Amino acid sequence: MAHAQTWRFALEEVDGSVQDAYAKEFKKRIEKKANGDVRVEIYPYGSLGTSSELTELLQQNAIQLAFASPGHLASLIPETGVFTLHFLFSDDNAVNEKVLGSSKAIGMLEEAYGEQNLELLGVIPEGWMAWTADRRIQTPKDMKGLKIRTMASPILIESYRAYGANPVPMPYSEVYSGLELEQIDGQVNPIFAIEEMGFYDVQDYLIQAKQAQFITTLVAAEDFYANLPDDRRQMLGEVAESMRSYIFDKQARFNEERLEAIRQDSNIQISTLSEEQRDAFREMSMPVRDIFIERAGERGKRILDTLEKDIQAAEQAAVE
Ligand code: 6CS
Repeated sequence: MAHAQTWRFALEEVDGSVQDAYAKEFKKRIEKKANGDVRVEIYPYGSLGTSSELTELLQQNAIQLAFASPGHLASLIPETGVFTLHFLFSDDNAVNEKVLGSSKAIGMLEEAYGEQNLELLGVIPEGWMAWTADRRIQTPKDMKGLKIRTMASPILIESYRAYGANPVPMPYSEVYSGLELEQIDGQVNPIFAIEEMGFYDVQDYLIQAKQAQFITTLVAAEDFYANLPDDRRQMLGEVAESMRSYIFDKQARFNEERLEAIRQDSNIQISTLSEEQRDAFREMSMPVRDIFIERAGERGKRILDTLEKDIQAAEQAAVE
C-alpha cells in the first residue's frame, strides 16, 4: 500500500492565532477530502524559524506550505509590498476581502512568486493593524522619533519614516522583550496578535488608525505543487478557496473578542483616530507609493493600479 503523503505547513504565528485557526481547519478539510492519503503537519511559530526562514524552507521544499506575510516577504518579492502600503485598501474590510479573492492583480503576483519558486495560493486579510506605544499618538508629530518595531520589508519601513518615526525591524519573537527592555517604544500589529503576544502588557497606549490591514499570503513550495497529481492540486485549490469565508469570519471574531479581553485585563488607553486625524497620516503616506513603484518596477505599478481600480469598483458596488 502506498504511504500517505505528509504536507508540512508552517505558521508565522503561535497557537491560538488566526493562522493557527486557518491551519487547523485546513488540515481537517484536506485530510477528509484525501481520505487518509494526505497528512497535514502543522508547525506553529517558533518551531522552525522566523518568517523569512520559513520562506527559505519553502523554496527548498523542506516544507510544503507556509504563510508568508508581505511585511517580511517584500524583501524578496518587492511587488508584495503593495499590501503594506497605508490607506490603499477600503475602510470596509468586506470590500478588501472581495478584492483579494478576485482581483487580476493576484495573477500578476502569482507570476512574481513563481519566479522565486513559490506558488501563491491565497491572499488573506487578518485584521486592522493597530499601533501600541509608550505615548499617545494622534498626529504624525506624535510619531516623531518613535522607535517603532515593524516587519522587515523596506517598503513598510518607508511608511513609518514618512511619518517621521524611527522604524526598527526585528523578528516577531523579539518584540515583547524589545518593548519590555525599552529598546523600542512601540510596535504595530493586529489586535489579536497584540493580545496573544502580550504586547498590551508592556505598553501604555493602543491606537486604532485603520491605516492598513495585516495581510498574509498562503504559499506552497513550487516543486511540491508542480509535482502533485492533478486531482490533489485541484483539491488543494478548492480547499484554499473554501477557507476564505471561514478565516474572514474567524479573524473578525478574534479581533473583536481580544480587544475586549485587552480592555478587561489592563489599563492600556485605547483610542481610535478621527477621520481628520487619519487624513493627516494619509497625506503623509502618499509619497511612499512612489517608493513602492521604484522598488517593485513596472509589474509592481500594474499591480498597484489594478488594486486601486478594483477597490474603488468594489466600494462603489457595496454602496449600490
Ligand atoms: O509582526 C509580525 O512579524 C507578525 N505579525 C503577525 C500578526 N503575523 C505574522 C507576522 O510575522
